[in-house]
Amino acid sequence: MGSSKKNKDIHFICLDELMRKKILVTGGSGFIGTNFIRHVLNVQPDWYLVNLDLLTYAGNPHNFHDITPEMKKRLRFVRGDVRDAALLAQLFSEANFDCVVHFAAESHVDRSILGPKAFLETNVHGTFTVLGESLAHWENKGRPEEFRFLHISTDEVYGSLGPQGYFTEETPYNPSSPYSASKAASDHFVKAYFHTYNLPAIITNCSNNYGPFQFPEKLIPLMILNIIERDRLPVYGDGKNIRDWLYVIDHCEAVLKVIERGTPGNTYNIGGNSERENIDIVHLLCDHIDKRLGRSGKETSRQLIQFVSDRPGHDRRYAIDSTKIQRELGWSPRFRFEEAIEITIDWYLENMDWVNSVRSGECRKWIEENYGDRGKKYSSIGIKRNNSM
Ligand code: NAD
Ligand code: TDX
Repeated sequence: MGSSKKNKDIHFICLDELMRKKILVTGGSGFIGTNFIRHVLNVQPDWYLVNLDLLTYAGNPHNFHDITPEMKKRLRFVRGDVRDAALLAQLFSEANFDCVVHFAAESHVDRSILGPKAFLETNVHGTFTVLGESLAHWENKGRPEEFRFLHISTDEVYGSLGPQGYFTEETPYNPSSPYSASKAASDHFVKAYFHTYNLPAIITNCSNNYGPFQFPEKLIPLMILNIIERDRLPVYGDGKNIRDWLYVIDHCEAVLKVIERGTPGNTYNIGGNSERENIDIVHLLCDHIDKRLGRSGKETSRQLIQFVSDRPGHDRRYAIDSTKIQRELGWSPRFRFEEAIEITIDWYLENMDWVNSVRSGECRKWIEENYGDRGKKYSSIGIKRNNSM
């Protein structure tokens, strides 16, 4: 783990004190973290955010290039690892955070099957480290009753459903993949820190998200881009696995409700009430994009579908019962699937530069130049003034 240099920043401390809430966001350069930060900067003008992200393949440093100069003052980026306890301790000592929103994780099931170790390290060891430093901060904090640790987790910890039924907050954990096992383990640590040390922690277990800035390894962006580029569309197994899809902004709004009104020690399930078979999603994407690009006859995209070997241990169905967060916190999804999938398709069509940058080596090269050995001046904590990403 890289070490961090003590480097107080007068400007940062002054601004920090003016803000109503100061939040440490981990993994804020990934898909959901990016949407969350952009959303918060828009709707909470007196919140200050520190984004701690390692910039793995899934984190894109350019996701905030277009925010306003005023927003840039309310966002600080720190490249670093959630397993780096010294760095976390330094961040906590510099800003009296009111809340930690812990998104950072390895998040792709297929990658977890190919290489489970990174999932153990980031999702379990990383969460354990963030918990430990959050606890130390909370124990020394003035107004500790205002602190919250929010752990962003997944419905996959509950395992697989048959054709009937829903996951509730009481459903026993039964993870199937190395990814879901690592998320389940991290959830258990969070629960233990609440029960043992009273850390005011809350867990959210959310269903599959879709929307802008999602790395094109997950079903929806992968299919959108392969359709645009007329590449094959690999559907696992019989294509009848079911996921409960939620537009990412609805997820962000649920997280905001939990920060403001959630009860420590509780879990909240978040779902879109929008179950779809994978094959139906792929058909819908083919038809929408064909229409947008004026394709017909022999050019239509459904012909690109290829049924391929199933994912090992592939969960059949996920479906969330989100009654609790609806009833207790007044959240419900605002976006209909048919509407938000069009917004998502349009975003990818209009942001092929983003796609090309995350798929090409350019992005990695930029990160290496700015944060790697050659860019030591920007490494770790020292980049706090560089908010242009
Ligand atoms: P993502 O893979 O797009 O982003 C993960 C981010 O974490 C990246 O920016 C990456 O650079 C960063 N990161 C990885 N390892 C790190 C480390 N050691 N230290 C610091 N940063 C690190 O993931 P996502 O889809 O945005 O998911 C975010 C969170 O939400 C995850 O915890 C995931 O389990 C959970 N979740 C995701 C979904 C979904 O559908 N995508 C649904 C429910 C829950
Ligand atoms: O090429 C593909 N073909 C295919 O049929 C891909 C990438 C996926 N699939 C299937 C597998 C799943 O049944 O589509 C479904 C969705 O797959 P993913 O997008 O990989 O998501 P999933 O495995 O459901 O996990 C996701 O949802 C919950 C996220 O990756 C997790 O981070 C989140 O916790």
